[in-house]
Amino acid sequence: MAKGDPGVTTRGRRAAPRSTRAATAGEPELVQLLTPEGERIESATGPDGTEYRADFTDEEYRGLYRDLVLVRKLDAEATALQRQGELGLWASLLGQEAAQVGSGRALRTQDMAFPTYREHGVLYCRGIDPIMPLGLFRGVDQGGWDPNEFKFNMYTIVIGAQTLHATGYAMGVHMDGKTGSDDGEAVIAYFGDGATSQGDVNEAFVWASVFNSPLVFFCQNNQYAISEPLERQTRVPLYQRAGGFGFPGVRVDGNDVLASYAVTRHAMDNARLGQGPSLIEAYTYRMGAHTTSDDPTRYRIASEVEAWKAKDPIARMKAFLTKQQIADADFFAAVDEQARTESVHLRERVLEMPNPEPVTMFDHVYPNGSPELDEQRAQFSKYMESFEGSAH
Ligand SMILES: Cc1ncc(C[n+]2csc(CCOP(=O)(O)OP(=O)(O)O)c2C)c(N)n1
Ligand SMILES: [Mg+2]
Repeated sequence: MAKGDPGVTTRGRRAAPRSTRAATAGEPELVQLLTPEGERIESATGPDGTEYRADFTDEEYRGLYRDLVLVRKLDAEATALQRQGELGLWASLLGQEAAQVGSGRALRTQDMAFPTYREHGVLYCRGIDPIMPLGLFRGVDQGGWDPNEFKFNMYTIVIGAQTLHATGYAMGVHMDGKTGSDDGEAVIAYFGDGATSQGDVNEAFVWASVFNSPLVFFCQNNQYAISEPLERQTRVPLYQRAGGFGFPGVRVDGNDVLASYAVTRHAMDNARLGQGPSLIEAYTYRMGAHTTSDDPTRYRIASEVEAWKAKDPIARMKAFLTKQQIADADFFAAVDEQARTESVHLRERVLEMPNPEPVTMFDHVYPNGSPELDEQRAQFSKYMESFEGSAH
């Protein structure tokens, strides 16, 4: 689906006659194109003077809404499956749908993405079957998708490590001469607020900067690194860190799918044109637990969660579509029904996933195998055979 480009001069069709959203004292400066009440803002100016706009057709607006609802529903189904013992663990994206769908839909086909373990919404936007990460969290496979086919790398649990992988990849894209034109390639690396304290992420910032790599650092600041709040990671807004490394940074309302789209599209296009890296801080909130093994009531208060509920990414999009008569009750009911059907289907397929043969753990360790691994496999097979015919 061709989306409208931000930065172009076309006016937002139903935008309020308002421009730059000025930050009031005490509020973070952020790029916003859709308020929590569902009011459309025509344009917003970033800290370096970039003017962000995003213009979509009605069909595209409805498509973004559908994406948001679907990824939330599939995520809820995965959480339920974990609670019923069908997955070992699940890292929910609840609350972060707009940051993920907005940035995910802003990528062009040739762009490469490097996710953490929470980017189920971006995975969905890349056209990957949403069952894939459930195999990983069920422990029956390693994820299963082909990173080169979908331009979406494997999930990375080691905090921040993927930013270095992305930097190396982006340096390669640049060296291969695939930047410098409208159809050039760009790379996006996802990570969290906690990851910004990792050495890997800071090293990635240095390398990407000095090699002018076509890389967008997309930090979903969901306010927590498990139980550690943001104030234990930084004394300055995270997007301002970029200045010290020599590239631009911008904070976007991560609960606003339109602004997340516009800011990402702009940053990726700059990268593909050869203008180097940038940092996007998507200011959002993790509405659920860190993972299903976490209990957030131990470290955060209910009123904070309530305050963020009022900024829900789906509710504001629904309010906008309703007010502007872009969608009606029948459309919303059809999307809910589609989400329900797809989540039932997901559940059925998870329950049918076969347990892997233990010996397959030796597969895919090295692309061309290794003699040592072959020996280990042979020993393990012999060991397993020793149980044949026994009661165990
Ligand atoms: C190198 C490393 N250190 C510690 C951990 C344990 N760990 C898993 S998730 C997490 C917090 C990450 O927080 P953040 O970067 O904000 O991402 P979020 O989970 O909030 O999306 C930590 C410390 C890890 N996986 N890898
Ligand atoms: Mg976090």
